[in-house]
Amino acid sequence: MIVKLGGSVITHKESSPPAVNEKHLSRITKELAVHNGKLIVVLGGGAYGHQAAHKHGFGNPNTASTQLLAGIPEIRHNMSLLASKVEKELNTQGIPGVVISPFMFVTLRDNLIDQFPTKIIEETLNSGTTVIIHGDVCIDETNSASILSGDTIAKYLAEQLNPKAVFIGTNVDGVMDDNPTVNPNAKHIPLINNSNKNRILSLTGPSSTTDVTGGMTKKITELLTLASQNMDIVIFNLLVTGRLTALLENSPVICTRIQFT
Ligand code: IP8
Repeated sequence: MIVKLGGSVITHKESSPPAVNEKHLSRITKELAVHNGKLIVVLGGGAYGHQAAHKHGFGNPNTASTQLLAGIPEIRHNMSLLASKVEKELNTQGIPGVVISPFMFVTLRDNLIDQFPTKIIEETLNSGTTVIIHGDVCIDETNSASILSGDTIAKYLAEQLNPKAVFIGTNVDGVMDDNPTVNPNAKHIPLINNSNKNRILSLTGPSSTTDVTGGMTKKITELLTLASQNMDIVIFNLLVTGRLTALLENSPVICTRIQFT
C-alpha cells in the first residue's frame, strides 16, 4: 500500500517559517494505524519544500545552475525536519517506520528519474518497517538539481513494487471540473478512465498556492501512466476525518478513482 500525504494537509502551507499541522498529522497517523501490512508513506513538500524551492528558483527554467545548487541544503534540511516529525508521530501511533530520503540515492536527468534503486525500500518493507519517503531536491545530471515530487515518487514506486493500492491524499475531494475556491458550482468527478481523461486534463489546473511541481494536472497525468490493471488508484480528501480509514477498510468514500479498463 502506498499513501501520499499532501503537503497542504500535513503542513500549514502558507506558514513561514514552515510549520507542521500537528492536529491533522496526529489524526492521519491514527487513521493509518488501521492498516495491516506493508506501507509506504510518501510526503509532499508543503510549507517545508515548496517555499524553499521557490525561493531558490526551482520551477523557473531560467534559474542559473549555481542558484539551484545553492538551494540544496535549505530544501534538504526542511524536508528532513518534516519527515522526522512524521516518523516520530507514526512511531508514537505504533507504526514502526523510518525515513528514507531520495537525495541520498536517487538521481534525475532533465527533471525525470534516472537512477532510483528500490532494493533498500523493499528490504525495509520486508523487515516489517514502514517506509517514509518524501518529495526532495535531487542531483540532476543535466540540470544541476531538480525537485522530485512526492507524486512522482508514488507513481514510480507503484510501477516498481505493484502495491494493491495508491491513495493520494490532497486538500480537495478528488478531481473537480473547475477550481472550487473560484467556482462554487465546480463538480466532483468520481471516476477517470480512458473515455474522459482528455476532457478532464483540459479542465484541471495547477494548484493555487506556491507549488513548484505542477498541481492536479501533473498528478492525474502521472497516475494515468500507471499500467497495472489491478491497482486501486485514488485521489481523495485527506482533510476530512475518516476518509483515509474508509479507503484502508475498503468502504465506500467520496474520492476520484482512476481506472484503465
Ligand atoms: O509536494 C515537492 O513534493 P510535492 C517536494 O509532492 C519539494 O510536489 C521539495 C518541493
